[in-house]
Amino acid sequence: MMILRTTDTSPFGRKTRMAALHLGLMDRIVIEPADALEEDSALRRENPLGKMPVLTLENGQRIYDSRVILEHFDHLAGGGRLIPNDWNERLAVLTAQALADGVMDAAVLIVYEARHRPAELHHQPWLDYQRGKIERALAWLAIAPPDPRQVNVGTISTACMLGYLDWRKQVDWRKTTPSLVDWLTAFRVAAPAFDATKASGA
Ligand SMILES: N[C@@H](CCC(=O)N[C@@H](CS)C(=O)NCC(=O)O)C(=O)O
Repeated sequence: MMILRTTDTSPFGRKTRMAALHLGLMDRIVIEPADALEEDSALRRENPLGKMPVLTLENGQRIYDSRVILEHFDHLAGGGRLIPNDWNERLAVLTAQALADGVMDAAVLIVYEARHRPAELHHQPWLDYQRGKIERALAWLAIAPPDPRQVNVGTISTACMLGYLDWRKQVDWRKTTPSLVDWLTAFRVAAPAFDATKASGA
């Protein structure tokens, strides 16, 4: 069995849980909990960066981050399922993933400002700087969204990103970019694994 270390609420972890479910790999995976704050933790032993998700393969090899894990799942499923073989399509899909991951990085940093720094040290210009990345990316996505009928690393990441913003509310994307609401509705039909991997309470 492979061991996937992540919380249910991590948006990057959700990418991997969703990809595994979509590709029918869940019977080969055990999910184990992760705690980014615990000092002597399995997560830090498995990934010096202390970031989830981490996947331990059957041969003991450890791989991270979510992008590498999705690539491995695609390989296990025969290849070309989540990452297209056609080169230009592949570049577009990987870039869509990079954009969504970048939004999640900025969104996570906004959450960490509140979690890791005392209130008197919160720096609004820095929070606005991160929020700017999110707003520009959403505006871009509203103009040029990936095809929501295709399930690939780009659309999986985009959906997990929107789900994370729904939970943590760094921005009100449903109001500012309503076309992405339709996008997510269409994607949920194409990829039931999205709803199936929603964390309870998130
Ligand atoms: N690029 C990484 C990002 C992973 C990441 O930032 N995970 C967060 C949880 S959502 C984390 O573990 N944060 C702990 C930390 O940054 O110390 C990936 O794609 O897996």
